[in-house]
Amino acid sequence: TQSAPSVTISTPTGNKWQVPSGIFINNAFHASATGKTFDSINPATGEKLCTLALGGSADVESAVSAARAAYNTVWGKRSTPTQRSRLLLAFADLIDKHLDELAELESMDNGKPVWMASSFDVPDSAGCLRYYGGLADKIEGKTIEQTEGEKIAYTRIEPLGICGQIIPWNYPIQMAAWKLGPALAAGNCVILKPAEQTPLTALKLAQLSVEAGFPPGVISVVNGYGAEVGEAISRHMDIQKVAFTGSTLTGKRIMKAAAESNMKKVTLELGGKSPVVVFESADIEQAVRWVCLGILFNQGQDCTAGSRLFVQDKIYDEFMQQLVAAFKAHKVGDPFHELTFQGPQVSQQQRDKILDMIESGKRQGAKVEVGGQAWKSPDAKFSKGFFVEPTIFSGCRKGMRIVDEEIFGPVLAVAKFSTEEEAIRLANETEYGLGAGVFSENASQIQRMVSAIDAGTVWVNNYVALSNSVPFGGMKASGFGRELGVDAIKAYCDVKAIHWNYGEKLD
Ligand code: TXE
Repeated sequence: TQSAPSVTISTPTGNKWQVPSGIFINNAFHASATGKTFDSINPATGEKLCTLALGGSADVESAVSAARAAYNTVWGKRSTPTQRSRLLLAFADLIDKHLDELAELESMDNGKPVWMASSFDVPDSAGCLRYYGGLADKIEGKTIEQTEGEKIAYTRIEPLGICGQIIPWNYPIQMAAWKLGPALAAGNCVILKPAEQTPLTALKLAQLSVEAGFPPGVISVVNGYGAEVGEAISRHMDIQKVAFTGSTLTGKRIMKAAAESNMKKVTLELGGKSPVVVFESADIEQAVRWVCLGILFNQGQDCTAGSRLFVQDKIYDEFMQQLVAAFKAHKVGDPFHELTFQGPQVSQQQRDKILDMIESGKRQGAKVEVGGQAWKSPDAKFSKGFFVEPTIFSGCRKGMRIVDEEIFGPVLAVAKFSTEEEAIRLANETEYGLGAGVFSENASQIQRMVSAIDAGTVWVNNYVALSNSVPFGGMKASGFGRELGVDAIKAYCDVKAIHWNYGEKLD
């Protein structure tokens, strides 16, 4: 990979990082079959960051051939759990070793503050691969006692084969790690398609996977657009599973493509409109902090963003006063400044979508408490960056787009409630079911809420934090299947049942 075509990413800290720019197949970087390229944009400045190879269906075809060869010779059932464990642990160590480089690349490509990428996204990605390295040799089938005949039944847990993984741009390296970890631990070959907005860290990961020792063909990275590379993966007859994180609309397309091709398995982690309910018994100061984190973390580009806030009427005024003050104190700007909490949105398209949603909120009668427009930097360098002011709308109700639709930006829709029953109704009044938050000091009330809310994850007196060992995924239109934890491995395995006769004779 040393002589592979590469791009140089110069960062504000003076570093010049070399990143391979090709399509990664068979442990080498190639030009795409068509020779086409695409540009990645730096969202903080709106300027071109680099030009990379743009994959298409022919590249997916080559990746599948490489994966098939690897699966049948050195990977899949030809590999041992210990070998896979060692490789994943080595991969994780290399990510740690390249922390600064990966964090700076992630920030330049996605816009997130570099300190956040280096204290959260990158180390957590290493942690995720390490977790699955630890799990690789603990995948177990079972024996099932048979009461009739002289026979024994048992199950074998087997890899699926070749898995396509289509990921979004909000947590590029982490989404890659969440997908690669369980798939590789279970013995699958993987074809990863990064989001076209954030292709860089996946290419760097591909390079590190060679150094870690993964055999050629086990991992492929094909950059390109969803309608071409994503579609080719979803429709491929030799790909046994597609794992997807992204919009609900694209999730539906992928399911349809899977159904119309080879009925490949599908897991979908889609959008959300997560409710956060603050009861009068809550520690207000703490709840304000968690609510801010819940909606503003990662520029609000989080599938579990706590975007609908319901505050009990008795504490509403005090809570809102503190919340608005916290939003005003929130630092937006240069992703390479250590005090910045919020960088630019990932793309002009996303920024424009958010501003359009903000305008719809104003038109539909919600009140802007703070923010409500694009954020303008005093520094000319960032004048074309895709920034949005942290925004709070009050007086929100169902029927407003800002309440019903995922905004995926730093925009919070607030409403008041009086009873627990009303809070449950409001919280569940959405097609989505990904995350939810409950703030209360009443243990019985918390238990009732945890049970009543339709969401794959419920945070109690905190918000947003996840753990590699805890399953994560959605209910309702937020998708199905679980990532992280032991559950994710199951989603990359088939169960084979064996009935073994050791004495019964037929007459
Ligand atoms: O998503 P897409 P977009 C939500 C969020 C955001 C909206 C639109 O609300 O504003 O979706 O974002 C690939 N077949 N989320 O348009 O299209 C695409 O190339 C196969 C929530 O960027 O879903 C990229 O790799 N793949 C979300 C990935 O799908 C296709 C994170 C995500 O892009 C495809 C991102 C196709 N036909 C957006 N079309 C979350 N759950 O975290 C596109 N893709």
